Amino acid sequence: MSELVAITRQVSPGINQCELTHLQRQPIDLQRAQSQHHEYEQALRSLGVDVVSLEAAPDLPDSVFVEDVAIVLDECAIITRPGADSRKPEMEPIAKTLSPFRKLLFIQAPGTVDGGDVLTVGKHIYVGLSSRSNQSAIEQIQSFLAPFGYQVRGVDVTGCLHLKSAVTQIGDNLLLVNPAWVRKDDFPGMQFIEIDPFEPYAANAVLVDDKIIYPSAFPLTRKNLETAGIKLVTVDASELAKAEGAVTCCSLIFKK
Ligand code: CIR
Repeated sequence: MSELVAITRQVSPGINQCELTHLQRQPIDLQRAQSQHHEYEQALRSLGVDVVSLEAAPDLPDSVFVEDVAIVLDECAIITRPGADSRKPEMEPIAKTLSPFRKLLFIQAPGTVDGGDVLTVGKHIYVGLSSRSNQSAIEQIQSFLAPFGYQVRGVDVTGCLHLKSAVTQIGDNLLLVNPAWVRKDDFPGMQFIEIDPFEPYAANAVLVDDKIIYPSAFPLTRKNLETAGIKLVTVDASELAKAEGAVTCCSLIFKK
């Protein structure tokens, strides 16, 4: 039996009404998005993860991006209160799905935070101060997690939607980073691989054990990763990228 579970949610038929912040709207081919999402779920399964795939929600355009709605740790899960009002109704079904697995804690107004802004590396939690995530939420996360020994800090992020558009974990002490969008100094003690500057969106990867799920759209950065000995499973995530989503956004992965 696998140690890891991933919660995913099928692509909403309303995906073309998604929120957009830094991208121009382009038509999203629903069928193509669905088949790429299926490929993504298969990639998770190929890495030994049990996938709990929730039904699509036609009236919640961004609900495929389950990562934004919760922060799941070994000790508890925090339901986030996402920054965009259209996304707040996504909270209830994710809370219901997580409740058998973890004790739940809830961010209260005026706090807002998107899970895409939350990078957890061991007991360090970095929260991007983006248009979606604020200081009140950071303070609430700090007080929820202090008893478990986590250190939580806000990090400036510019030019992209979320912190994890700019930096993700790809190894024990190793981050994949776009230094144009975050400062490496904000992550003391970490090592870095930089994205290729021709691929600004290339810093988002899903780490599962010692491998990453990585978009096929970034061959230059992929080469750097392979040269560094990182093992990858590539997926085509190009349709959901038009909704400003990347690979981490589409799952909540945690230990059973
Ligand atoms: C949004 O703007 O909320 C969605 N269109 C995209 C969310 C992507 N989520 C993520 O990066 N964690």
